[in-house]
Amino acid sequence: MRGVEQASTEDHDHQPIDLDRLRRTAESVLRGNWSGDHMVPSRTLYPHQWSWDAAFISIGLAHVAPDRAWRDLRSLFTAQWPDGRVPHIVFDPGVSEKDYFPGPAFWDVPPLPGGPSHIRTTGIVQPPVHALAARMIHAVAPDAEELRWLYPRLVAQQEYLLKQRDAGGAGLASIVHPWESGLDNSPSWDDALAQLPADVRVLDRYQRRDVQVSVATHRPTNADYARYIALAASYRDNGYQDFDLLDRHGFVVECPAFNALTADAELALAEIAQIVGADPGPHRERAAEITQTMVERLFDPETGLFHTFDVRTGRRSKARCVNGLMPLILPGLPTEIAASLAAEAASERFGLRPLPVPSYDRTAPDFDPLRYWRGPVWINVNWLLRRGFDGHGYAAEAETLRQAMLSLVDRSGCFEYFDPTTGAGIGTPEFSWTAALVLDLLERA
Ligand code: 2M8
Repeated sequence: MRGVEQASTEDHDHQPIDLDRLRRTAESVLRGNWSGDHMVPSRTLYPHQWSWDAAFISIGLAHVAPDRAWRDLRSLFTAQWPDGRVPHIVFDPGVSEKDYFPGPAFWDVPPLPGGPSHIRTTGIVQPPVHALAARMIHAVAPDAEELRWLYPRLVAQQEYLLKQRDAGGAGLASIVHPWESGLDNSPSWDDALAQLPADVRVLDRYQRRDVQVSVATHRPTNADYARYIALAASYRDNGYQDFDLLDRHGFVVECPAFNALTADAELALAEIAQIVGADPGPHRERAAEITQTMVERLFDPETGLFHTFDVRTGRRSKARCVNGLMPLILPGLPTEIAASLAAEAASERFGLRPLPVPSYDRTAPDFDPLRYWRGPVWINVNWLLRRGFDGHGYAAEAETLRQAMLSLVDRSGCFEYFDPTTGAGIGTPEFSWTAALVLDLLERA
C-alpha cells in the first residue's frame, strides 16, 4: 500500500494521510531505538527493554526487520525466571543506574540461576502479549526454529500466571502492582490503592527520574508514585514470592485486559502448538475457561463493560476504563457481550473518531486529558481493540479505528500518548510501540 490515503471524512482536519511519510517516520523511530539486541521504548524516558513493549514492537518490526523482531523476543525470554515469570523490565547493563528509576539496585534481583550473570531484571510482570507476537511474526516471516525455542517458554509464562498468580482461586491471574497491568496510572486501581497509605516521605530516599525527563503534570502524582514504590518494595522484601499473597501483599487485583490477553495468548499458543507438533487442545480449553470466568466475575451488566476485581476486598471497581473494553479481543465472548462492548466503545464515553478511544471515560468527573493512562489516547490498546472489532465482524468500526489511529500519528508524530481532546502528542516522542503498530496498521488496509 503506497501513496496517499483519504482519511475518514470526520477526520479532525480533513487532512489526507501521507502514508509514505508515516511509514518512513515510523521506520526511522525504530532504527533509532534499536540497542544491538533489543528495542528500547524510548531513548530518554525508558532506556531498557520492557516486556509488553517488546511484544507490540516485534509485531510491527516483523514487517520491516523480521530478524530484529525475533531477536527482541529472544532477548526478553533469555531473562525469563526459572519459575516462568517474564520480567517487566530487562535492564541494559550499559545504562547507568541514574538514567531510570527504579533501576536494578532498587529491585535487587540476584542473577538468574544458570543464566548469564550480567542479566538484571525487575521481579514483576506485564501482560503476556508475546505468544500473539510470536504467532504474528511467524505469519509474516516464518521461522519454525524460533517458534520451537519460544513455545516451551511461552507455556511456562502462562503456567506461572495461571497457577502462581491465581490468588483469587477462580482461574484468573492477579496482578500485584499497577505497573503489571501496563495501564499503570489508570483509575481502575484507585479503589485498591486508596486502602494503602501514601507516604510521600518514601520519595525523600529516592529521586523520581520520570519527572526530570517528562512533564510532571502528565505523569503520576507523588502520592501515587509513593504507593507504587512502597508496593514494589513490599513484594521485593517478600522475596518476590506469590504464596499467601492476600495476607502478605497490599494490592491483589484481577484486570480484565490482563486476563483477556492471557486467554488470547492461549489461543495463539494453540496455533503455535500445531506448527511445532504439540497438542493445541489444552490451550483452547484454557482460553474458553478464562473467557467464561471473566464474564462471570468481571463483567457488569449494569455498565455493559468489564471492571477490575479487588481480590482482597471482593469488590469490583466502578470506573469505566479502556481495560474494560479489551475482552473484545476474545473470539469466544458471547455475542451479546461483544455487542455491549462495541456499543460502549463507540459511545460518547469513549468514541472511535475523530480521535481513537481514550484510556478513560470522557464523561467521568476526574477524566484527565493529560495525565498518563487517566484519559489520554494510547495506540497499543486501540490496536488491540481494532483486532477485537475485526474478530467479531465489526468491519466498519475496525476500519474507522484504523483510520483514526493513522491520522492521529500522521498529524502528531510517534508520541507515547495523545491528548484525547486535541490530538496533540504528549509523553515521550519517538516512542517505539506507536511506530511499530503504525507499521502493522499500514499493512491492514
Ligand atoms: C510505562 O510504565 C513504566 C513502568 O513500567 C513507567 O512509567 O516508568 C507504561 O506505560 C507501561 O505500559 C510501558 O510498558 C512502559 C514502557 O513503555 O511505560
